[in-house]
Amino acid sequence: MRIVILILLINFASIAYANNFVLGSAGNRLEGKVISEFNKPWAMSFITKDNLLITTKAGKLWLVNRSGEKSLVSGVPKVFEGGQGGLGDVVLHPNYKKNKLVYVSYINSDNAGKTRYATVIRGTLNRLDKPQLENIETIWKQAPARSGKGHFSHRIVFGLDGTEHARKIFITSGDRQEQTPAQQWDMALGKVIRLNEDGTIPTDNPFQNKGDLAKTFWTIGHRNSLGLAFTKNGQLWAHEMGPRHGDEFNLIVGGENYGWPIVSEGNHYSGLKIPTHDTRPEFMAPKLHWVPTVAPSGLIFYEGDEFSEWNGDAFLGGLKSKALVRIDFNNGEPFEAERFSWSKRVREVEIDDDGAIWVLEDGSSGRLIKFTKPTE
Ligand SMILES: [Ca+2]
Repeated sequence: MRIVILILLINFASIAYANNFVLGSAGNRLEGKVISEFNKPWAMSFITKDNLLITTKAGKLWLVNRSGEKSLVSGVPKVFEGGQGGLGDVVLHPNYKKNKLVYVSYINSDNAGKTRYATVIRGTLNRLDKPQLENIETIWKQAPARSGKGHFSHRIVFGLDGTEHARKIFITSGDRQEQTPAQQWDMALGKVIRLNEDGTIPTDNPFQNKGDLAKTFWTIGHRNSLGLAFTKNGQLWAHEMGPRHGDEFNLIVGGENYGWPIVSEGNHYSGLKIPTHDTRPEFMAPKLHWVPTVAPSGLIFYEGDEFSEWNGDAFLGGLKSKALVRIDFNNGEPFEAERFSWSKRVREVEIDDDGAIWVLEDGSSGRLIKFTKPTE
């Protein structure tokens, strides 16, 4: 009996204190170190080995070093914060070292907030001592603008050099909580968008005969995707929030339709049932889905020395599930392998050059935590 109580105490301590250890559901442990804290952080990218760019929903872009020292990046356009939107993703151009280009997504409005749209801009960030975003150009505008404040998605990823997607950008564009636009050719909502690095439209996009807007589409039939990433072998994956549940992990293949809102693995919030993907094989089904919900946010494929046994695994943050989720693959088929929880909503995940896993918690005191392998 005494032994049982001791084990319970140890487990409680591990989960409760992120500055210490987190025990995963498969028995692996992470050692966490709190680096800094932000008001509603949303996304991050390493800009050098020792510096991160971090966005916050209210519109601040922070440059943060490994010790947690922050400086504000000036020159960021005004964002329309509200609902699920504000300042969004931040990614570097693959040739950032030479061209200093940084891509940022955020919520904009042409009528003081009456209708809103996600947009992607790029600018140069030349120096880190007095960081300023300059020479700003608009790369993409989510069309059409809508009055709602949800399901913007607006995650960005660059294609890998040496592949057909070199210097192409992919953007998730959510259904804006209107559902049916995800199946419409004249609305760039509920789609994955593929563009050249300067925002022009690649001529090899799949939907060339469905009108001008559709030429920007790579895939259709999506709901709300807050995570998009390439494997090192050039496979593109996105997760997607299901309605009440039924969150999806999808292999993104150009020209495919992922079925929303016609099919889903989840029910509507009202309880109304939606036919599952099984019933309509013409739509691409998720490779993995979750009931109950994980509420996935942020996605990376792990490659690194710190946890080399996890090379090729995916990591995503869980909002409602309050977890960092590890996904492994068996003959190319993903399955959930482990969940690390310290009872906080996890918004975003990144990997540094040494293979440490960095996460941002969600909310008004969202911590930046660096996870390494326990040394003891
Ligand atoms: Ca689907």
